[in-house]
Amino acid sequence: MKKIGITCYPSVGGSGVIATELGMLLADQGHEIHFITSSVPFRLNRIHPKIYYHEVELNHYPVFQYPPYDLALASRMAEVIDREKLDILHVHYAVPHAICAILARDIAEHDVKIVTTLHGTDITVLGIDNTFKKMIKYGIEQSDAVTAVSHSLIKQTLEMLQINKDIAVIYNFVNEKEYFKEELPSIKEQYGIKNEEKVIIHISNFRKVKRIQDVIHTFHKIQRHCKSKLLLIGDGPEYSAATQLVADLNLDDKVLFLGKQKNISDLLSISDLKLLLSEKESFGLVLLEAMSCEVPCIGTNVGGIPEVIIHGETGYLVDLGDLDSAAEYSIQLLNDEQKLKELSENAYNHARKHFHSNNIVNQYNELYDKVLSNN
Ligand code: GMT
Repeated sequence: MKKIGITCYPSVGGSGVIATELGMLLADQGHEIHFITSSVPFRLNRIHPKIYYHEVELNHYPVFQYPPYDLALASRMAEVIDREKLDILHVHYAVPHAICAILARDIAEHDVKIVTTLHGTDITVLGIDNTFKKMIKYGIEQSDAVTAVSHSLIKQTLEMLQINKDIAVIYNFVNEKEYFKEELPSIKEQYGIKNEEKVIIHISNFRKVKRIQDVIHTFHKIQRHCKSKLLLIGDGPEYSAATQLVADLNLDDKVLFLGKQKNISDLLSISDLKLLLSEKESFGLVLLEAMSCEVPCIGTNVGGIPEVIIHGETGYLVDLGDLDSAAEYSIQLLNDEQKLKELSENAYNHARKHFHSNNIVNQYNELYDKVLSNN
């Protein structure tokens, strides 16, 4: 059994979810897991004798204009590596987490291997910024092993950073014990959704890249041909613009803004279709969550989305900004019960077959073994 440190951004977000779920599943297998994060990861919702949490404390010294998160993290990592004799430090995000891990490895006396997982935002947002390019490249090249959540992200990383490093794809996964469909007609009723109305759902952090306006415009077209409601789950910078657009399009009684929600699988259980029309998406974990709850998805043909949705089988792919096609596919599907059932089943089967947590956790385990045997 191994001793594994895990660092991620603990707040809401796909990378934090994956890091935490991975830690919990590894702990179930008997590994000792040490989360080194700035607060308790939001998904870490149960106690476990094999899980430890080491908080990165941010002190506000008057001499610093900003509290130095990166240095505080590196120093905490080094302390935990030595005290707990970690075998592996698995960090999510090249910048800043891989950089902090490399610094911690240099400071610590105990030998530790660094595994870095790229989730996208570090590459597609920070990678564009020349200030960070060399830093990201360094973080990746100095890691003992690097994974990315899709082939598309690897391609992008290699192209952007001219990197000399093997990067392995390890896809994302969901916790199947949490993400499954339940019959919950009362929830539909509680939200004032009629039985015959179809439910379309979108879940995101409302960042610009998620193109919430495209989702709303698409729904505007759909609801003219299909009795339906749109559930918008999440919060973020585009929230106000989204509420304004809904009002402008007179959709107030058909669009429900539910904000941040915890029991996503309950909301997916009452949903018929998921829309994710982002302009950047390295994987789209929310798609997998939906598919696991038997919800087919319509997504843009960008980033890693085509590695998750099989066009015509588990949902549909449309070009970025092609809202007519997104609406047309939605209307056809929602008005054809047989097709909807077929795609829902396919989506579920695809999620279970290609992204099952057992399979993905094994891939991480094999990678850890490989890295440790390269001594
Ligand atoms: O999508 C976001 O804005 C959050 C971001 C994150 O860091 O959690 O998500 C990224 O990682 C997820 C988990 O691997 C992926 O499913 C998302 O596609 C990816 N987001 C982007 O690439 C924009």
